[in-house]
Amino acid sequence: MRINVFLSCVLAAFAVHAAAREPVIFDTDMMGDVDDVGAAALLHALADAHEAKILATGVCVKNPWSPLCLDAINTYYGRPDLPLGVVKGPAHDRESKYAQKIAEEFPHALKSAGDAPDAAMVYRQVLAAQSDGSVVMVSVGQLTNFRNLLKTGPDQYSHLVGTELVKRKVRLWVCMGGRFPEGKEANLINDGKAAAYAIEHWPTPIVFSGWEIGNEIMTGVGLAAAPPATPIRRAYELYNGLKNRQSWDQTAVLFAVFGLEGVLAECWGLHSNGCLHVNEDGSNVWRESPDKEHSYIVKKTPPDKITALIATGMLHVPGKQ
Ligand SMILES: [Ca+2]
Repeated sequence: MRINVFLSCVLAAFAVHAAAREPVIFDTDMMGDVDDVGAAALLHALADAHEAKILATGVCVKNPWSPLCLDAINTYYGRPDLPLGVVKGPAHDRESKYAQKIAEEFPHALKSAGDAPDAAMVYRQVLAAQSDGSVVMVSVGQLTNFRNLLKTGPDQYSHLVGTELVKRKVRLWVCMGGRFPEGKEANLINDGKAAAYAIEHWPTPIVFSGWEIGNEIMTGVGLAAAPPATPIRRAYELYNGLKNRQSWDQTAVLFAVFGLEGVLAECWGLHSNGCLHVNEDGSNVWRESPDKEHSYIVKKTPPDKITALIATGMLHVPGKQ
Protein backbone atom coordinates (compact mmCIF):
# COMPACT_ATOMS: atom_id res chain seq x y z
CA MET A 1 0.00 0.00 0.00
CA ARG A 2 2.77 2.38 -0.90
CA ILE A 3 0.39 4.87 -2.44
CA ASN A 4 -1.05 5.41 1.01
CA VAL A 5 2.40 6.07 2.39
CA PHE A 6 3.12 8.52 -0.39
CA LEU A 7 -0.32 10.10 -0.23
CA SER A 8 -0.06 10.65 3.51
CA CYS A 9 3.42 12.08 2.95
CA VAL A 10 2.02 14.45 0.31
CA LEU A 11 -0.90 15.45 2.51
CA ALA A 12 1.40 16.12 5.45
CA ALA A 13 3.67 18.22 3.30
CA PHE A 14 0.94 20.10 1.48
CA ALA A 15 -1.97 20.34 3.88
CA VAL A 16 -3.20 23.50 2.19
CA HIS A 17 -2.97 22.15 -1.33
CA ALA A 18 -6.45 22.35 -2.78
CA ALA A 19 -5.80 23.17 -6.41
CA ALA A 20 -6.98 21.03 -9.28
CA ARG A 21 -4.63 18.48 -10.76
CA GLU A 22 -1.81 20.28 -12.53
CA PRO A 23 -1.71 19.42 -16.25
CA VAL A 24 1.93 18.68 -17.03
CA ILE A 25 4.07 18.07 -20.12
CA PHE A 26 7.36 16.36 -19.21
CA ASP A 27 10.43 16.66 -21.46
CA THR A 28 13.51 14.62 -20.56
CA ASP A 29 17.02 13.61 -21.66
CA MET A 30 16.62 10.18 -20.08
CA MET A 31 20.09 8.98 -21.01
CA GLY A 32 23.27 10.13 -19.28
CA ASP A 33 22.04 10.56 -15.71
CA VAL A 34 19.49 8.63 -13.70
CA ASP A 35 17.63 11.48 -12.00
CA ASP A 36 15.39 11.64 -15.09
CA VAL A 37 14.09 8.21 -14.09
CA GLY A 38 13.52 9.42 -10.54
CA ALA A 39 11.70 12.48 -11.88
CA ALA A 40 9.45 10.37 -14.11
CA ALA A 41 8.66 8.12 -11.16
CA LEU A 42 7.83 11.08 -8.95
CA LEU A 43 5.57 12.58 -11.62
CA HIS A 44 3.66 9.31 -12.04
CA ALA A 45 3.33 9.01 -8.26
CA LEU A 46 1.90 12.52 -8.10
CA ALA A 47 -0.51 11.65 -10.91
CA ASP A 48 -1.65 8.58 -8.97
CA ALA A 49 -2.08 10.82 -5.91
CA HIS A 50 -4.35 13.05 -8.03
CA GLU A 51 -2.01 16.02 -7.77
CA ALA A 52 -0.87 16.01 -11.41
CA LYS A 53 -2.29 15.03 -14.76
CA ILE A 54 0.38 13.96 -17.26
CA LEU A 55 -0.57 15.24 -20.71
CA ALA A 56 2.47 14.12 -22.67
CA THR A 57 6.09 13.06 -22.36
CA GLY A 58 9.00 13.73 -24.69
CA VAL A 59 12.66 12.86 -25.19
CA CYS A 60 15.10 15.57 -26.26
CA VAL A 61 18.13 13.38 -27.07
CA LYS A 62 19.17 11.04 -29.90
CA ASN A 63 20.06 7.87 -27.94
CA PRO A 64 17.69 5.36 -29.58
CA TRP A 65 17.01 3.57 -26.29
CA SER A 66 15.89 6.66 -24.38
CA PRO A 67 12.32 6.87 -25.75
CA LEU A 68 11.88 3.12 -25.33
CA CYS A 69 13.04 3.42 -21.73
CA LEU A 70 10.60 6.26 -21.10
CA ASP A 71 7.80 4.25 -22.74
CA ALA A 72 8.63 1.32 -20.45
CA ILE A 73 8.36 3.58 -17.40
CA ASN A 74 5.07 5.10 -18.58
CA THR A 75 3.78 1.57 -19.20
CA TYR A 76 4.94 0.35 -15.78
CA TYR A 77 2.87 3.10 -14.17
CA GLY A 78 -0.22 2.07 -16.12
CA ARG A 79 -0.05 4.82 -18.76
CA PRO A 80 1.00 2.93 -21.91
CA ASP A 81 -0.98 5.29 -24.15
CA LEU A 82 0.53 8.52 -22.87
CA PRO A 83 1.61 10.63 -25.86
CA LEU A 84 5.37 10.25 -26.30
CA GLY A 85 7.42 12.34 -28.72
CA VAL A 86 11.07 12.30 -29.69
CA VAL A 87 13.32 15.10 -30.86
CA LYS A 88 13.77 15.24 -34.63
CA GLY A 89 16.85 16.74 -36.25
CA PRO A 90 20.20 17.40 -34.56
CA ALA A 91 20.27 16.94 -30.77
CA HIS A 92 22.50 15.81 -27.94
CA ASP A 93 23.60 12.17 -27.78
CA ARG A 94 25.70 10.02 -25.49
CA GLU A 95 25.73 6.56 -23.95
CA SER A 96 23.34 5.48 -21.23
CA LYS A 97 24.10 3.03 -18.45
CA TYR A 98 20.49 1.96 -18.11
CA ALA A 99 18.21 2.93 -21.05
CA GLN A 100 18.80 -0.15 -23.22
CA LYS A 101 18.42 -2.60 -20.31
CA ILE A 102 15.22 -0.96 -19.09
CA ALA A 103 13.83 -1.05 -22.63
CA GLU A 104 14.77 -4.73 -23.00
CA GLU A 105 13.64 -5.90 -19.57
CA PHE A 106 10.32 -4.09 -19.18
CA PRO A 107 7.32 -4.22 -21.53
CA HIS A 108 6.36 -1.33 -23.77
CA ALA A 109 4.74 -0.84 -27.17
CA LEU A 110 7.17 1.53 -28.91
CA LYS A 111 9.40 -0.54 -31.20
CA SER A 112 12.00 2.07 -32.13
CA ALA A 113 12.78 5.72 -31.60
CA GLY A 114 12.14 6.31 -35.28
CA ASP A 115 8.53 5.23 -34.86
CA ALA A 116 7.83 8.00 -32.32
CA PRO A 117 6.44 11.30 -33.59
CA ASP A 118 8.23 14.64 -33.37
CA ALA A 119 7.96 15.84 -29.77
CA ALA A 120 7.32 19.41 -30.92
CA MET A 121 4.29 18.20 -32.88
CA VAL A 122 3.07 16.05 -29.99
CA TYR A 123 3.25 19.11 -27.75
CA ARG A 124 1.35 21.18 -30.35
CA GLN A 125 -1.43 18.63 -30.55
CA VAL A 126 -1.72 18.32 -26.77
CA LEU A 127 -1.49 22.06 -26.08
CA ALA A 128 -4.15 22.90 -28.68
CA ALA A 129 -6.67 20.76 -26.80
CA GLN A 130 -6.10 22.37 -23.38
CA SER A 131 -7.73 25.32 -21.66
CA ASP A 132 -6.00 28.65 -22.18
CA GLY A 133 -3.25 29.44 -19.66
CA SER A 134 -3.44 26.06 -17.96
CA VAL A 135 -0.45 23.88 -18.84
CA VAL A 136 2.80 23.55 -16.90
CA MET A 137 5.71 22.44 -19.05
CA VAL A 138 8.66 20.79 -17.32
CA SER A 139 12.07 20.39 -18.91
CA VAL A 140 14.74 18.27 -17.24
CA GLY A 141 17.09 18.01 -20.21
CA GLN A 142 18.32 20.09 -23.13
CA LEU A 143 15.92 22.64 -24.55
CA THR A 144 15.96 21.34 -28.11
CA ASN A 145 12.30 20.29 -28.19
CA PHE A 146 11.17 23.53 -26.56
CA ARG A 147 13.13 25.56 -29.13
CA ASN A 148 11.65 23.43 -31.91
CA LEU A 149 8.14 23.93 -30.51
CA LEU A 150 8.51 27.70 -30.52
CA LYS A 151 9.57 27.58 -34.17
CA THR A 152 6.66 25.45 -35.41
CA GLY A 153 4.20 26.87 -37.89
CA PRO A 154 0.42 26.56 -38.11
CA ASP A 155 -0.90 23.04 -38.76
CA GLN A 156 -3.94 20.82 -38.41
CA TYR A 157 -3.85 21.19 -34.63
CA SER A 158 -3.76 24.99 -34.39
CA HIS A 159 -3.63 28.02 -36.65
CA LEU A 160 -1.19 29.59 -34.18
CA VAL A 161 2.58 29.52 -34.67
CA GLY A 162 4.51 27.83 -31.88
CA THR A 163 5.29 30.92 -29.84
CA GLU A 164 1.66 32.07 -29.95
CA LEU A 165 0.33 28.62 -29.09
CA VAL A 166 2.61 28.45 -26.06
CA LYS A 167 1.60 31.97 -25.03
CA ARG A 168 -2.07 30.96 -25.28
CA LYS A 169 -1.97 27.58 -23.54
CA VAL A 170 0.99 27.47 -21.14
CA ARG A 171 0.82 28.88 -17.62
CA LEU A 172 4.39 28.16 -16.58
CA TRP A 173 7.62 26.52 -17.72
CA VAL A 174 9.67 24.92 -14.96
CA CYS A 175 13.21 24.38 -16.21
CA MET A 176 15.86 22.30 -14.48
CA GLY A 177 18.81 24.14 -15.93
CA GLY A 178 21.51 26.69 -15.32
CA ARG A 179 23.57 27.66 -12.28
CA PHE A 180 22.72 30.74 -10.31
CA PRO A 181 23.61 33.49 -10.36
CA GLU A 182 25.95 32.34 -13.12
CA GLY A 183 27.85 29.36 -14.42
CA LYS A 184 27.67 26.36 -16.68
CA GLU A 185 25.22 23.48 -16.42
CA ALA A 186 24.74 20.46 -18.70
CA ASN A 187 21.15 21.01 -19.81
CA LEU A 188 22.02 24.43 -21.19
CA ILE A 189 25.59 23.61 -22.29
CA ASN A 190 24.75 20.48 -24.29
CA ASP A 191 22.59 22.41 -26.75
CA GLY A 192 23.56 26.00 -26.07
CA LYS A 193 21.92 27.45 -29.15
CA ALA A 194 18.58 25.81 -28.36
CA ALA A 195 18.81 26.95 -24.73
CA ALA A 196 19.62 30.54 -25.71
CA TYR A 197 16.76 30.66 -28.21
CA ALA A 198 14.12 28.96 -26.07
CA ILE A 199 14.79 31.06 -22.98
CA GLU A 200 15.04 34.30 -24.96
CA HIS A 201 11.79 33.76 -26.87
CA TRP A 202 9.60 31.86 -24.37
CA PRO A 203 6.40 33.90 -23.92
CA THR A 204 5.27 32.80 -20.43
CA PRO A 205 6.80 32.88 -16.94
CA ILE A 206 9.77 30.56 -16.41
CA VAL A 207 11.01 29.21 -13.07
CA PHE A 208 14.50 27.74 -13.05
CA SER A 209 15.62 25.07 -10.64
CA GLY A 210 19.36 25.54 -10.90
CA TRP A 211 22.10 22.95 -10.46
CA GLU A 212 22.69 24.04 -6.88
CA ILE A 213 19.12 23.19 -5.78
CA GLY A 214 18.99 19.49 -6.66
CA ASN A 215 22.69 19.00 -6.02
CA GLU A 216 22.22 18.65 -2.28
CA ILE A 217 19.10 16.46 -2.45
CA MET A 218 20.37 12.89 -2.45
CA THR A 219 17.99 10.03 -3.27
CA GLY A 220 18.19 6.53 -4.67
CA VAL A 221 19.52 4.33 -1.89
CA GLY A 222 15.96 4.03 -0.54
CA LEU A 223 15.02 2.08 -3.66
CA ALA A 224 16.62 -0.95 -2.02
CA ALA A 225 13.24 -1.24 -0.25
CA ALA A 226 11.37 -1.44 -3.56
CA PRO A 227 10.41 -4.73 -5.22
CA PRO A 228 13.23 -5.89 -7.54
CA ALA A 229 11.10 -5.80 -10.68
CA THR A 230 10.56 -2.09 -10.98
CA PRO A 231 12.22 -0.10 -13.76
CA ILE A 232 13.05 2.65 -11.27
CA ARG A 233 15.02 0.46 -8.91
CA ARG A 234 16.60 -1.35 -11.86
CA ALA A 235 17.74 1.92 -13.48
CA TYR A 236 19.48 3.03 -10.28
CA GLU A 237 21.02 -0.44 -9.93
CA LEU A 238 22.45 -0.19 -13.43
CA TYR A 239 23.54 3.41 -12.99
CA ASN A 240 25.37 3.27 -9.69
CA GLY A 241 24.54 0.05 -7.83
CA LEU A 242 21.59 1.56 -5.93
CA LYS A 243 23.54 4.36 -4.33
CA ASN A 244 22.31 7.87 -3.78
CA ARG A 245 22.38 10.34 -6.63
CA GLN A 246 21.61 14.04 -6.84
CA SER A 247 17.93 14.88 -7.48
CA TRP A 248 18.16 17.77 -9.91
CA ASP A 249 15.28 16.70 -12.13
CA GLN A 250 12.89 15.74 -9.34
CA THR A 251 13.01 19.32 -8.01
CA ALA A 252 11.52 20.61 -11.26
CA VAL A 253 8.66 18.11 -11.05
CA LEU A 254 7.91 19.09 -7.46
CA PHE A 255 7.84 22.81 -8.25
CA ALA A 256 5.70 22.21 -11.34
CA VAL A 257 3.02 20.49 -9.29
CA PHE A 258 3.15 22.42 -6.01
CA GLY A 259 4.90 25.72 -6.66
CA LEU A 260 5.84 27.16 -3.29
CA GLU A 261 3.06 25.52 -1.33
CA GLY A 262 3.41 23.70 1.96
CA VAL A 263 6.79 22.29 2.81
CA LEU A 264 8.35 23.77 -0.31
CA ALA A 265 7.77 27.28 1.03
CA GLU A 266 9.73 26.35 4.15
CA CYS A 267 12.73 25.25 2.13
CA TRP A 268 12.65 27.36 -1.04
CA GLY A 269 12.05 30.92 -2.15
CA LEU A 270 12.16 32.64 -5.53
CA HIS A 271 14.48 35.31 -6.86
CA SER A 272 12.31 37.07 -9.42
CA ASN A 273 13.92 40.39 -10.21
CA GLY A 274 15.75 40.25 -13.52
CA CYS A 275 16.20 37.63 -16.22
CA LEU A 276 18.39 34.73 -17.26
CA HIS A 277 20.75 35.35 -20.15
CA VAL A 278 22.17 32.33 -21.95
CA ASN A 279 25.16 32.62 -24.26
CA GLU A 280 25.32 30.47 -27.39
CA ASP A 281 27.84 28.18 -25.67
CA GLY A 282 25.18 27.51 -23.04
CA SER A 283 26.87 29.38 -20.19
CA ASN A 284 24.39 31.43 -18.22
CA VAL A 285 24.27 34.61 -16.16
CA TRP A 286 21.47 36.20 -14.18
CA ARG A 287 21.00 39.86 -15.00
CA GLU A 288 19.11 42.18 -12.67
CA SER A 289 17.70 44.00 -15.70
CA PRO A 290 15.68 43.87 -17.81
CA ASP A 291 13.05 42.41 -15.51
CA LYS A 292 11.40 39.52 -17.37
CA GLU A 293 9.01 36.85 -16.11
CA HIS A 294 11.98 34.71 -15.09
CA SER A 295 12.61 33.43 -11.55
CA TYR A 296 15.03 31.00 -9.97
CA ILE A 297 14.67 28.91 -6.85
CA VAL A 298 16.79 29.90 -3.86
CA LYS A 299 17.44 27.78 -0.79
CA LYS A 300 16.10 28.92 2.59
CA THR A 301 16.68 25.87 4.77
CA PRO A 302 18.28 22.42 4.45
CA PRO A 303 16.07 20.34 2.15
CA ASP A 304 15.52 17.34 4.43
CA LYS A 305 11.73 17.33 4.04
CA ILE A 306 11.99 17.67 0.26
CA THR A 307 14.49 14.82 0.16
CA ALA A 308 12.08 12.60 2.10
CA LEU A 309 9.19 13.50 -0.16
CA ILE A 310 11.10 12.73 -3.34
CA ALA A 311 12.47 9.47 -1.93
CA THR A 312 8.98 8.34 -0.93
CA GLY A 313 7.53 9.27 -4.32
CA MET A 314 10.21 7.28 -6.13
CA LEU A 315 9.15 4.21 -4.11
CA HIS A 316 5.57 4.45 -5.28
CA VAL A 317 4.31 1.18 -6.77
CA PRO A 318 1.43 1.55 -9.24
CA GLY A 319 -1.89 -0.16 -8.79
CA LYS A 320 -1.76 -0.21 -5.00
CA GLN A 321 -4.29 2.48 -4.19
CA1 LIG B 1 17.98 15.18 -17.06
